[in-house]
Amino acid sequence: MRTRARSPWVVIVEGGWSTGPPVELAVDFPTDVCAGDLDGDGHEDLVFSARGEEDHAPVPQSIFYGDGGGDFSDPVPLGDASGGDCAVSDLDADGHLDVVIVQHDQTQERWEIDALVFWGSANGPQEPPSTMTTHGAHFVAVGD
Ligand SMILES: [Ca+2]
Ligand SMILES: [Ca+2]
Repeated sequence: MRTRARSPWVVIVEGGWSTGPPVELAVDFPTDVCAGDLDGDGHEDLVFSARGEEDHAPVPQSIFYGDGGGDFSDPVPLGDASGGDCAVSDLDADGHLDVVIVQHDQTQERWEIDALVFWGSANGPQEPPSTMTTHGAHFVAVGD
């Protein structure tokens, strides 16, 4: 997702058609969204990365825990970042999904901004994140 809109909508789709009105989630200036069962309850959760509108300043990243029925929790903040792309994967094979958020800020000539890895736990990703040196990374992908 590349929009700078506030409050993205999530449309729950079953069988190829929407089953109801969109669910509006409160996120300021999201830059990307990634999904996975972050707390291991069997229901997909959403992570929205974001950054400040004008200056790309660090802002809280947000997790919305899904209930499996199309509703989501209030946003749970996940550290501040000048968030760009995000990805979810179990990077250390401990059975808990981890969240990677790259940071990018071309407005402040801050090209060397570390990517962040929030390590997963039974309660979801935790702070503080580990850092991974990147040079103005725009995207992240994970794979085995
Ligand atoms: Ca979950
Ligand atoms: Ca993990």
